[in-house]
Amino acid sequence: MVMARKAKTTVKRRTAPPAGGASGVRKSYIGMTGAQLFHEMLLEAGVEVLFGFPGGSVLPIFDALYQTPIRFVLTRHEQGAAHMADGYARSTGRVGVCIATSGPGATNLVTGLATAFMDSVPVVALTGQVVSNLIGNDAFQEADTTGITRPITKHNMLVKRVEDLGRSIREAFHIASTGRPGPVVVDIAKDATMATLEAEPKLEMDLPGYKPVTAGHMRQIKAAAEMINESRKPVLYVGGGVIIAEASEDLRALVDKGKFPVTTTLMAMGAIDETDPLALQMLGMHGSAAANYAVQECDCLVAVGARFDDRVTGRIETFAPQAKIIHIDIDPASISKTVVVDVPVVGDAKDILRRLLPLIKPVRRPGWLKQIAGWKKQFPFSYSLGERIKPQAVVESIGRLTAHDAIVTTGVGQHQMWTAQYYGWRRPRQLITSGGLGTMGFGLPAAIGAQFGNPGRTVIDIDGDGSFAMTVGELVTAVQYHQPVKVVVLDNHYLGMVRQWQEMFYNRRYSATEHPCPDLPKLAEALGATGMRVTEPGEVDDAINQMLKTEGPVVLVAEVEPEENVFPMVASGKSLHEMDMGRLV
Ligand SMILES: Cc1ncc(C[n+]2csc(CCOP(=O)(O)OP(=O)(O)O)c2C)c(N)n1
Repeated sequence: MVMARKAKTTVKRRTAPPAGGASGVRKSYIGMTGAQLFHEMLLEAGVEVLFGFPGGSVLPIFDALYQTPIRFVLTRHEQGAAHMADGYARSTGRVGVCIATSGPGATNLVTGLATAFMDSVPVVALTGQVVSNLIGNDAFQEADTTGITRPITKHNMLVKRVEDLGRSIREAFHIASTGRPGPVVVDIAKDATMATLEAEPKLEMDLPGYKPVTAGHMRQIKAAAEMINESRKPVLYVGGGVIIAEASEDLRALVDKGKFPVTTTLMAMGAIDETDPLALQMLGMHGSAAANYAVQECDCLVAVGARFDDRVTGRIETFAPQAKIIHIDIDPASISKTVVVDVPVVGDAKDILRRLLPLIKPVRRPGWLKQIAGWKKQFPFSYSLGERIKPQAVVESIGRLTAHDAIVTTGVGQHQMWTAQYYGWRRPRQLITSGGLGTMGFGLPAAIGAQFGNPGRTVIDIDGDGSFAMTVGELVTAVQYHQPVKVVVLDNHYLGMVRQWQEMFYNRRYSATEHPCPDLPKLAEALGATGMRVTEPGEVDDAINQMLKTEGPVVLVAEVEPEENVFPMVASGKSLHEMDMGRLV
């Protein structure tokens, strides 16, 4: 039976004609089922790949997907589907799409949606819902998906009628990808997908209350320029918004003209090439000393697409104490949310930076730049060598051996911070990491999603043993779909970041942070990937080269110094300049 159905010719079509039809003849949807319309709308949105997992309430949709030209990827867990859609979106700039059934399928998406929400990632999640007349009845596999996801999505909607389905999907893609991007859930009652359209559905979007501002106000841009030109010690504090807005080149132009030192948040690594003498690397809790000192000393802080996260600011009352603050952001709600700013400019970072550029005077500030260069020289990220492999050294090797050009994902913990500090970022969309929510288990599925969006590119998940264990099942997905992701597990046999806090603030009482692992290379082999292990510092380069040369998914386990710590560190409640330099000085 299955063979016979598979033998049918697949319709090879990349994108559907627009509503008016490529031929100019208006397309008719009459006679289509909701499920078929669903499929048409995904094609219209240009969806190439859909990550998900089936179930009862999405059966009609899956049936419509049976012969789809859209690539369907069966994940091993819906969380994996959400993270894959997220990794795809972050690495390509396009909308990532995932699908799950009602009830447990939808609740399994929750962590992934919250992850995407916190980092402003455009994801559309399509969930099945029980038939409309059973909603509210505690029906089998019923969960209040819109209720559950409301606080962790940019928008969500419940579709009960086939007539509303097409418009809702269009709106979802529009909302997810415009303004400040974010995840949108479309929860679809099963009967809406089974019903047949008897009249042409209204597909025009109906979003009178949704008007994201994109053009910054010229008066505010002028005020910002004036403040910057007058400043003696300016610093640019750049966040993920610059990457989302594809504004790195505009940032570059601004830096070239004004010679501004630039620090990037975890979300913005690669917005400026780190080999640039003006690049201060990451700021905040585990940021570079140069970045943190520069922020504390500057007299004008220009935040672009950044949101003053508490991991960035340290003690808020003493953050950038001498600075006038300019805040360029697309989201008016983030202006003066945590730090009161002097000049807000609401709009798209690219648009604003472009219009700011001609107003910037090429003022030279040799004293300030000398001070910046001095900090950079005196306090580079550094670590001592030992008998065991140092995790920082592994990240440095990966950077060097991939010519700083790979797409890198991470889990959450010490390895994430070392990756941010030591890889050597050259371009935007290179580091894919969960910054806002800090989701362990993000690395592997995000890498698979990024690999789907970037065929032929090297994609490496630099992971912790704890984070890797959380979603290791997705290795099977990588194997099934021949996605050659490479995973380097910095195995310290601890939940390292929590252990570090226990060491520093809880008198080394390692409560529940020892993390013995199974034989991970063997596990990788059992799941169909290649497993490798390296234990000697002198063999790290060879192991990484071997991993990069090996076809298909590979898991390389590096047995690293178990009690290595991440430095510098600004402890909770401390000011940015009160860094613990650890063993560095
Ligand atoms: C899903 C989830 N649960 C718990 C945490 C809290 N947490 C933050 S870092 C960390 C330890 C991470 O361990 P591992 O992945 O091995 O990385 P390492 O710090 O050792 O590099 C934990 C438990 C989290 N961030 N995410």
